[in-house]
Amino acid sequence: MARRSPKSPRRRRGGGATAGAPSLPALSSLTELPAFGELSCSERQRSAFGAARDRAVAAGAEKDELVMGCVVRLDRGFPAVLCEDAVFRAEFSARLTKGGLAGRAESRAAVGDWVCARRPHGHDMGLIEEILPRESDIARWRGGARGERQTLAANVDLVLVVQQLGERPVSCERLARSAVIARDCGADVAVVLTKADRASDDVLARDVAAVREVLGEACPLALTSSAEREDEVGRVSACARALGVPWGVDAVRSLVPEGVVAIVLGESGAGKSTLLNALLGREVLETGAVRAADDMGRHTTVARRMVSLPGAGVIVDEPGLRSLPIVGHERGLAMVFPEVSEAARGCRFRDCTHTHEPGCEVLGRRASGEISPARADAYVALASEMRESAASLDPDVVL
Ligand SMILES: Nc1nc2c(ncn2[C@@H]2O[C@H](COP(=O)(O)OP(=O)(O)OP(=O)(O)O)[C@@H](O)[C@H]2O)c(=O)[nH]1
Ligand SMILES: [Mg+2]
Ligand SMILES: [Zn+2]
Repeated sequence: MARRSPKSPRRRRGGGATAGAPSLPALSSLTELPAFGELSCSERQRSAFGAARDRAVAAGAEKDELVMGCVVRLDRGFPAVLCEDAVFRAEFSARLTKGGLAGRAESRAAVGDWVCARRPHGHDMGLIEEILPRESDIARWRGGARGERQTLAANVDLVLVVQQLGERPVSCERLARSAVIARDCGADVAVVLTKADRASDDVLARDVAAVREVLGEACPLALTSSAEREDEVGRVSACARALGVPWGVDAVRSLVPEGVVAIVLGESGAGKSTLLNALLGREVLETGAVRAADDMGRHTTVARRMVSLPGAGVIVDEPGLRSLPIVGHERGLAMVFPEVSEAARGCRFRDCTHTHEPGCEVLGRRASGEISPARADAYVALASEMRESAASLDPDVVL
C-alpha cells in the first residue's frame, strides 16, 4: 500500500520570512540565542519525544526528518525552534491544529516548550508535530477570571520578578501576586529591583525592608541600576552594601547560573530589556522610554525570546504585563505564605476570610506578632481575590 505523504510546509528559501509575517528577523543573525546544549529536557520529555516521533511516523513522516527541539522565540506568535544542529522557523502541523488547538498561533506553543518537529528535506520551514509535556508552565489569566490561561513561558526554572524603584514605593502587593503565580506554576522566585539610581538612600532602605517583610528574607533579592555616572553608581552600590542586598548585573547573573532558564516578569517600563542588555554586555534588545505622566512604559518588547548570558544561564525577555489576575493559585499561595496558610487551617470556620470572624487563627497570630502583619495582609487580599475569581468561574461557589 502506498504511504500517504503528510502535508509539507510551504517551500521557502533564504530570509526565513513566512507569508503571515514578512518581517521576522533572520535567525542566522541572532547570536544571543542559546546553544542547544544549554537547554536541558527532562527524562519524561525525552521519552515523550520518542512516542511523538512514532506517532508522526505512523502518520506518514520520515523518521530522519523528526527532531526534538526547543522553542526559543515567538515573534508575533511565529515560533523559532532550536534543535541539535540548527535553528528554524516552524508552523504547526495540521495534526496539531486539528487537536483542538486551532486559533491564535501564540496560544499553542510557548517559549521554552520542547517539541517534536519535522524538518522535511529541502525545506527551510519546519512543522511542529507535538508539544511535549511541560515541567513548568508560567501562565497568567488573560481577560480576568472568565478569560483564558495564557502560557508566558514553559519549562522555566526561575521567575525574576522585576520592579522599578523611584518616587512611588514598590508594590508589595504586585510582588506577592507575582511570587504566588510563579510558585504555583512550578518555578522559583527572585526579585530584582531596577533603577536604584532614581531612589534616595532612604527610599532604597524603605523599599528593600518592605520587600523583605512581605516575601521573607529567604526570597533572593538583587538591586540594579543602568546609570553609568560613577558617583551615582558609587552611591547606590554603597547603599546596597549597607543594606546587605546583592548589587548590580553580577548579582542578577549569579541568580541565573549556567543550566538555569529564567524569565523576567514585570510591568512595561520596569527596565527588563535594559537589564538583559546589561547582562549580555551589548544592546541586543530594544528598550523604550517611560511616559512622563505615569512613569509607565509603552510596551516596547513585543517578541518573547530567549537570550543566553555569557558565563551564565538563559533568560526569556517578555513584554510587560499590566494585569496578573489570581485565579486558582491556592497551592502557590500556600507555598509563598506557609505560616499564614498553616494558621488558616486552625480557623474556626472553614470559609473564614480572616478579616473579622471569631476564632480566626490568622487574626490571632497576627495580633500576637507570630505572623507578620504585612504577610498576613498580602495573604488575605490574594485569598479574597481568589475566592471571588473562583465564584465568577463557578456560580455555585459560595463566597
Ligand atoms: N534611570 C534609570 N532608567 C532606566 C534604568 N533601567 C531602564 N531604564 C529606562 O526605563 C525605560 C524602560 O526600559 P525598558 O528596558 O525598555 O523596559 P521594559 O521593562 O523592557 O519594558 P517593556 O518592554 O515595555 O515591557 C528606558 O527608557 C530605560 O532607559 C535604570 O536603571 N535607571
Ligand atoms: Mg522590554
Ligand atoms: Zn481566619
